[in-house]
Amino acid sequence: MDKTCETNVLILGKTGVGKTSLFNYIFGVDLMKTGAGRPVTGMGLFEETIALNPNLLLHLYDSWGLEADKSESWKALIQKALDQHNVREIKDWFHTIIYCLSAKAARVEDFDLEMINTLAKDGNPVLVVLTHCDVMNVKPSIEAMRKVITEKTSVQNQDIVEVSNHAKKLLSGKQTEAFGKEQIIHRIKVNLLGSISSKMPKILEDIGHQKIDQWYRDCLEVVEKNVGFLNPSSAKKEQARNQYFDIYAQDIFDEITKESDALFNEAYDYYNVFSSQFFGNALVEVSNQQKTPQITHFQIKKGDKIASTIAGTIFLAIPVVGLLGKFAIREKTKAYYREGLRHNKALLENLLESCVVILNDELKKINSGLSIEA
Ligand SMILES: Nc1nc2c(ncn2[C@@H]2O[C@H](COP(=O)(O)OP(=O)(O)OP(=O)(O)O)[C@@H](O)[C@H]2O)c(=O)[nH]1
Ligand SMILES: [Mg+2]
Repeated sequence: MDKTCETNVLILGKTGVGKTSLFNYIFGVDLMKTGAGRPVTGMGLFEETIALNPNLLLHLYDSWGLEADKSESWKALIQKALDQHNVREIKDWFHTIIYCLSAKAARVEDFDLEMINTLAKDGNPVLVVLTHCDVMNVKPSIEAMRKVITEKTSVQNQDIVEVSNHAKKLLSGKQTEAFGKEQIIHRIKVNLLGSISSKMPKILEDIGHQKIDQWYRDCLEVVEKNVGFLNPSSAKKEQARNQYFDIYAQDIFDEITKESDALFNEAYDYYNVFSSQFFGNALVEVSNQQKTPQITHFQIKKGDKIASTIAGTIFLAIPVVGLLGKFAIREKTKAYYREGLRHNKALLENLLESCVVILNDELKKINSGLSIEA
C-alpha cells in the first residue's frame, strides 16, 4: 500500500532545558537557534517535517519555553495548540508529547509533574526526555528523577529517555557523541499506534453522545410543540410521533455505526502501512469487523413501567375537570413522552457503549499482534 502516514510530535518544557537542541538533533541539522541565558525560542510553536521512512512523516513542533513568571500565558498557548489538535482525524492530533527536563536540574519541580499529569490525563502519550545526560556526575540525579516521575505520574520507565543533544570535544581531546535519538524515534512510532488505539474509541464516544443528545433535544422539542390541548393522546398522533422518534433514532444509530467503521478503517490503514516495519509481518487478520448489535424495537409502549408510573402520579395529583382536565391530560401526555424518551435515550447510550467496546477490542486485537522493531 502506498499510503503515507503522518505523526505529530510536540516538544514542551521550561526555558533552557534543551528543547530546540533536541529538535535540531532529531533533524540532524541546526534548523533553529539555541543558547544559554535568556529565552531563545520566541512565543508560539514552530513546525518542521522530516521523513522517518518513505511511508512515515514526522511533523515536529518546537515550542516557546516556560519561564516562572509566564506560566499562565504558556499554559494557555499549549492548551490552545492541544485543543486545535484534539480532533477527529488521526493526522490532526499530537501522537506524542515530549516533555523535556534537564538532568542538570537534579530535581523535578511540582509544576512539571502537574503538567505531565495534565497532558497524560487527556490520553496524550507523554515521553519524558532527560536532556544534559552527558554532563559529568549526573547519573544519581537521573535515577532520582526517574523515581519521582514514575511514582508521581503515569509515565513509566520505558517512556523516560536519557539524551545528550550535542556531540562534544572534551579538553582531553576525546570526542563524545550525542545519544538518545533512536530511542525517541522508536517510542514515537510505538506511540503513534498506541495513540490511535486509545483515542479512536474516545472519539467515537464523543461523536455518539453528541448525536444522541441532539436526537433527545429534537424529540423533546417535538413533544413540547406538538402535544396540544386538542386530543393530546389521539392514537393517530401518537403513532406519527412514535414513528418520527423511531426512524430518527434508527438514523442516529446508523450514523454511529458508520462512524465506527470509518474510524476503524482509518486506523487499519495506519496499521497496514506499519506492518512492514514489524517483526514477522504480524498483522492480525480482522475477520469479525464491526459486528454491531441491532437496535431493539423503539416505540413508547403504553405498558412501559416507568412511563405509566410517572404519568399516573401526575394524573392523580391534578383533578381531571373542565379546562384543568385538558391541561392535566396534556401535561400527563407530555410527561409520558418525556419519560419514554429518557428511557430510549438510555437505550441508545447502551448501544453506543457496545460500539465503543467493540471498536476498542478490535483495535487492541491488531495492536497486540504487533511488536515494533527496535
Ligand atoms: N551539555 C549539553 N548541553 C545542552 C544539551 N541540550 C541543550 N544544551 C545547551 O543548553 C542550552 C539551552 O538549549 P536550548 O536548546 O536553546 O534550550 P530551549 O529549551 O530551546 O530554550 P528556550 O528556547 O529558551 O526555551 C544551550 O546552550 C544548549 O547548547 C545537552 O543535552 N547537553
Ligand atoms: Mg528553544
